[in-house]
Order: sequence, then C-alpha cells, then structure tokens
Amino acid sequence: MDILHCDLDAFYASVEQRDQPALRGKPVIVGGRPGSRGVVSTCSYEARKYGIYSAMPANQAYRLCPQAIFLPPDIPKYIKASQQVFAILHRYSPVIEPLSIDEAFLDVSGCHSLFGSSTQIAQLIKQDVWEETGLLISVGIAANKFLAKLATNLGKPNGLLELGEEQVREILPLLPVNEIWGIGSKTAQRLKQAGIATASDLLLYPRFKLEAILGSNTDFYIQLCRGQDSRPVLSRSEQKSIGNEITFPQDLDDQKEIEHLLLELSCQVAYRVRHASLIAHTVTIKMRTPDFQTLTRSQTLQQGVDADLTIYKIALNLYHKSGLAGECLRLLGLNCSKLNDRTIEQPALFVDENDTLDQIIDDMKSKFGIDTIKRGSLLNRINRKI
Ligand code: TTP
Ligand code: MG
Repeated sequence: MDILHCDLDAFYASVEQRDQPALRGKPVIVGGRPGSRGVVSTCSYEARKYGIYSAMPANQAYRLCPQAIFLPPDIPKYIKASQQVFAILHRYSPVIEPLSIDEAFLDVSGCHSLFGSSTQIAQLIKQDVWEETGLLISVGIAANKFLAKLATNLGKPNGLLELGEEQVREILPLLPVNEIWGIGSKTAQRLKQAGIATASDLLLYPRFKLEAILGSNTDFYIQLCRGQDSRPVLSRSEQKSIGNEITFPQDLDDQKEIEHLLLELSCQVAYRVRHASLIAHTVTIKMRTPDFQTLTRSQTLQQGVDADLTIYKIALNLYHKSGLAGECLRLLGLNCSKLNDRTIEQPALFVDENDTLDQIIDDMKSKFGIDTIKRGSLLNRINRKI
C-alpha cells in the first residue's frame, strides 16, 4: 500500500476560518456574492450540511442558508498556503504528482526506511500540515491511485483511511458509478439509463454494449471497477519540456522583428512554466533557415529560471551568438527544459523587479484569459499577423 492521496479539507474556506477565528464552526462560503451571478468556489463543512457544494450558484446557496457568511476568494493567500503544504509533502517523497491547488498523489514506496509505514507517513504529513499551516488534510492510502483517491473521499474530513484488499472487496462493488474517477455526470446519467448504478453493475454489463457509452475508455473503467489501476505517480518534473515555435508565413530577416518574436515566445513559454509551478534549468532556441537547416542553441543554468525577461535575455543572447542573427529564418522556437518543481527550488531572481510584474500579468491571464494582457513592448504586434 504505497500510494498516498492527500487533499486539504474545504481548502479556501478553511484558510478563512483559520485567519478569522470568529468564522470557525460557522457556515462559510467562499466565491461569488448572493445577488450576483457568481458561484460557490467552496464552503466549510458546516455549510455543506445545508446541501451547498462547489459550483452551485451563490443565489441558490443563499436560499439554502441565508445566515452563511459569504467571502470573496483571496487567491494569493491560498497559493501561499498551497506552497507551504506542497513543501511539507516533498519532505516525505520525491515522487509527487500534484492534481490541483490542494491535492496530490505521493508514491512512498522508497520512503519506508526513513519514515516508517505508509500510515506513519500519512500521520506525519497530517501533523506537519496542521502544526505549520493550521489546516486539516485528509490522506487516503491504497495500492493504486484510483483506490487512494477513493480512500481520501471516504475518509473526509480530517481523514486517514487505508483501503486494504478486504475493504476494497467490500466497498467497491457498491460504489455508485458517479463516484468513479473520471466518470462525469453526463456519462453517469447514460450508465444509469442502461441500468448501471454501481461498479458491480458495470462489470456485469456486456462489454460491447458498454463501449457504446464509454467509448475508448471502456477497458480503463472496467479495470477501475475491479480495483485495478496501473498508472504510475508522475511528478511534474517528469514533464520533459515546455516550448513554442512559430513558422513564418514568409521568410524573415529583420533582426528587430525576430528579437520581438523571441520576446513574445519567452513570455508565452515562461507563463506556462510558472503556471505549472515549475522552473527551468535549460533554455533552448531553435532556428530554421529557408533551406530547411535547423539549428538549436541551449544554455543550461545552475539556478532555475521562470521570469519572462530572464528567459528572454538568455534566448536573446543565444540568438546573437548563433551566427544567424540578421540572417533569413523561416521558423523560430523557444523551449524550456530540465524542469524542477517550484515548491522545492526557488527560481533565480537576477531580474527580480520583473517577478512582481510577471505575477500581476499571470493573475490577469488566469482571471481574464491568456490573450487579454501583454507586455507594453509586445503591444505593437497585437492584431498584426506574424
Ligand atoms: P476541492 O479539494 O475539490 O474542495 P475543497 O478542498 O474545498 O473541499 P474537500 O476537498 O474537503 O471536499 O477543491 C480545492 C479548492 O479549489 C476549493 O477549496 C476551492 C477551489 N475550487 C473552486 O474554486 N471551484 C470548484 O468548483 C472546486 C471543486 C474547487
Ligand atoms: Mg480539498
């Protein structure tokens, strides 16, 4: 039983209750305000008793519980808490797969001699998270990812549940299909129409008929219903690289124009690196000449980078030293590789004034869409075809 699934309880609402003691024990709803068209991001377990859940319209939540305390989300505060929690998880295993801001898988198969059994590791994680962040985290333990996540959900809140073979044999057959990881409400509805309400119903149903509902995922779901899941825990750093490239409609030899495009590529790639909570140790540029010769130039850095202008400076330097500056190109690319998790390594801040600007731009991009904001130096390219 080497797979742990960890998920903070009522995350955003718990952070608010932690910071404002008057809110503890009360129904707290984080998200849109009643009277607006907003929705509930999450709510405290006290509010869940009234039937309130994530994504419910705020107006409906208000009707169910008018005395609830509605709060707007404070995303920077939640990101800080999330980083603290992930730093704790990294103490107990190097093999961590983050699933969301408050949720991750850990493979602890290589960690027992250091920290004890899986249950002991789960206890240590819960204790550290509580003592250092004041938040409760539920942990599920099982032989694979599907069962570990199921264990967390069954144990919540403040859970620590190990699902051994015997418990799996008891619980799994009766598991409603909508609680099987990956089966959304529409698919669950179609399964129910076919008379499939539970995992055991699904296993008894003829495979060829099942395929009409589940398509190419049929065998995967059959395996899950048997309690089998062979997917490994994949840490983010196993993501090999993040990159972008542009093929020009016409060959381009204007050096200033190419430098401009390099800045644009740097901003796009750096944003994706930061968005995945990674930092890069290698920056590579790729250039293709009109006769289809492809040339790459790389720089590997001891300290990881993730800032727009830091990556741009490196890329620009590589371009100038490539021997192709001012030459005609048909393609330009930029790639970041040797990626590390940001929670275990801080990026280099040698252009630190850009960090704040990057953060503001990232915030706006995640709130209003990736194309809504650009650096002023890129503005003259907006609406122009590359
Ligand atoms: P979850 O882990 O799904 O929910 P939770 O932590 O609030 O509650 P629990 O795990 O105990 O069931 O999501 C983590 C955070 O992500 C949540 O606190 C708020 C945010 N979130 C949204 O903003 N919208 C959503 O629809 C969901 C599901 C979550
Ligand atoms: Mg959670």
